[in-house]
Amino acid sequence: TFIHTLGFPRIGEHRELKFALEKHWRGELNEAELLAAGKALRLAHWQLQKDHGLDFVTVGDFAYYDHVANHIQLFGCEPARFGFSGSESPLARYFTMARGVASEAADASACDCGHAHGDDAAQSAKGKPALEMTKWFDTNYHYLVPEYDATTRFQLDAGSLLEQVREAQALGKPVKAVLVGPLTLLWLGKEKAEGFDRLSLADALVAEYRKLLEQLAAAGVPWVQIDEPILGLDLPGPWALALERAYHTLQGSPVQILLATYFSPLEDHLSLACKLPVAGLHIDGVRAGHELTAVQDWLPEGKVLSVGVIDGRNIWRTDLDKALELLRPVLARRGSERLWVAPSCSLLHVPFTLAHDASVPQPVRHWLAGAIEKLQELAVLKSALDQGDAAVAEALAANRATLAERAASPLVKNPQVATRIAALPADADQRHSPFKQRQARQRAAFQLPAYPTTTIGSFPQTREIRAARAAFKRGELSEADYTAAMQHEIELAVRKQEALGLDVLVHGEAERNDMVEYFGEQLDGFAFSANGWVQSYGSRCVKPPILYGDVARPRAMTVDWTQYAQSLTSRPMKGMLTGPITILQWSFVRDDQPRALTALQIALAIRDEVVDLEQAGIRIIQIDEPAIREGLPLRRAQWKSYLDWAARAFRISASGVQDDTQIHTHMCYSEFNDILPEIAGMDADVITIETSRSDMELLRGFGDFRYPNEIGPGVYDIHSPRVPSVAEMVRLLQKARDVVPAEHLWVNPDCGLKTRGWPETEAALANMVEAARQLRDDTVKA
Ligand code: THG
Ligand code: ZN
Repeated sequence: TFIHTLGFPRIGEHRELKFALEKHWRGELNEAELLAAGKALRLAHWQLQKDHGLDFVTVGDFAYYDHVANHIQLFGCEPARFGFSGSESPLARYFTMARGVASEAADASACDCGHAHGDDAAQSAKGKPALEMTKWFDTNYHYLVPEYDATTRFQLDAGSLLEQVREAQALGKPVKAVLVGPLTLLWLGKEKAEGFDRLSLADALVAEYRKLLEQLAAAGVPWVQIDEPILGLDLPGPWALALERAYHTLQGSPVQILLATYFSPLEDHLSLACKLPVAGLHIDGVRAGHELTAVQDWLPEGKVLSVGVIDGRNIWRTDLDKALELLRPVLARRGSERLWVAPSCSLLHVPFTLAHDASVPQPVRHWLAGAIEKLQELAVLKSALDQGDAAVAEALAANRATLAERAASPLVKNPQVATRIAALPADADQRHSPFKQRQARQRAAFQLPAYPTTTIGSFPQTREIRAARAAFKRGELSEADYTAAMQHEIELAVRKQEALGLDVLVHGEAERNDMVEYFGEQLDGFAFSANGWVQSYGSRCVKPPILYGDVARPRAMTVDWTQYAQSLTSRPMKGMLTGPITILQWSFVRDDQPRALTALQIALAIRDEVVDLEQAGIRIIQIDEPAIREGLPLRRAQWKSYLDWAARAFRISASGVQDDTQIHTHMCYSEFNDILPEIAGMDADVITIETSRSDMELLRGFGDFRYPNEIGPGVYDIHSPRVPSVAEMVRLLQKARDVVPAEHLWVNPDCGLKTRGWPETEAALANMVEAARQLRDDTVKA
């Protein structure tokens, strides 16, 4: 039995790559030094694979920013719009594509909702915008989107990859190179010209892959893993045909190809995947384990079957007995030469290690496996398969004990949560009255003007705010001093909003770091690592909360701050919460119960907070769900079921209140038009969405669909420090009024203002309030 990994976390155990990159971008580390840092990381990661007894070291998974972007240079298809002269170094061109060329409007990279928008992406006409970024399948990793048009040409430049192969070969282990496959590379790209079909580039691209395989073979590489995760998607017919054609073209290349699929079952592509003329197939044993028998039947016995039995997407220790049960029939039928064992996908999506992270309390820490621990599991599986369980009896017994401990742990089960869910009334997800009635009551209660103005929740996180939070966390600031400091910030924000003339105020969220972490830290069932970083894009990482047990809310989380803010003003103060689906999506969640149930538990905790806010006199409450679209399953057939439970979880969180309490939600950075009925089904009284960068085009869908409730389309882009003029915002609002009834419109920015400074924030909001006034006058005249 051979063991291998599809890929390894490249950012480094202590995020060495992140820090080296950011130094390089600041001009503090030259190119040679950055390249040396990259090489050191690669060598360390290959050495770890070797030390853990892997039969191959995997080469080609390293990237200075993104592995898809690597392929743009590998195949020589840098978009012409960057206008490279040829005098730039490859690395300089690479970072230009990844980060854009700054103009005077160069900007930070993430909005308040934490969505990646490109590092320093230049939005203005003078700069060159970076390649777009989007999510890698259903993960939280973002890749750079290749651009294709009729002028796209491919020209192989394998120098850097071959260099890495040589580096790895020096370790004395066989090298397996990994590539994103040609059809997946095309699929993930974007057509830059109307009417152009990127599939038309397949033959030209495959020809370069063929040359590459020859060069890898000549360099002494026996196996190339070619990733075609699109085999797990609903593919248009021509794409499936092109895939078949591509691998027939690559047939007979002098290396052996391991075709890798992951993230999703093969379903209708199962027989295609099994009959492609390649030497081996990898399947995701976690998400497609139920297909193993069919794959065994369809895949010719002379071929290698690599089974990904270790979850590459989550952090729980593997049930090794169960894995062995799955693997033994494959071993019996295919023999030890043709059974390979691996994680389900690249380990890019899990932290480097969790075994020694003192921030995660025991026994929870013990139940977790980062990349290193997953390599250890692979080694145990190999020994058990090749030498029998007795050879690793101790490791297997320890694994059983760990799993039994987790299953029986009182930390995981909270009987009160189960009782509450069992007794949940069927209409717990419904407000008392339909929207129209609620709307009438809310209008009477709040007496807001037409086109009410508000913001999305956060205000600039100044240096003083961050310093105070950090000092408090380190224990250097007393609780009383910290509270006073935060109250001071809240008061500042309230006074500024009153002076600006905003209608619905917010407290500004000075006390919050990450919108998921803030709530996770206060809920039962969550743990936090100190160093469990996972690459999100480029040098940026997230440290997802670890949701290990039943979720409960021991005490109110936001009431004191919000109530304090309300006490300062007679205008309505909006309560600010993160919704259940976003908390679920941005955490590592338990694998011992369905995600839908975990979402429901979080929803009940948020519901209690909503009710407590209402009790405390907060009558407008926003429940953010920026990640709702990200949770969509890869196959469309499963969309409905997901959207049903996701929307229900949101409604449960929102439905504990009276009709005259107004529920808002906020979503950003996605296309919603294909899930509008479900968004409407969430039944928030008001939804605020990002629209300004698409010039209100996103809103057209809401209009065409006749979205029933109120809407606040963002009237300016918070990703830029540029202050939009009154006229610009008036124009956008007039455009909005063409598609959405005027009496449903709110006026607000695209997203929270956490990443902005106060001067531009105040200037932009003053103009926004004036734009709303002009629209009101306009309406009076008309
Ligand atoms: N919170 C959590 N998960 C998330 C997001 C979030 N997952 C998806 C999405 N947002 C990812 N977007 C980002 C945006 C910004 C950063 C990372 C991912 C970022 N990270 C800092 C860095 O790497 O320097 C780390 C910040 C820190 O120290 O906490 O800027 O919003 N849970
Ligand atoms: Zn947002």
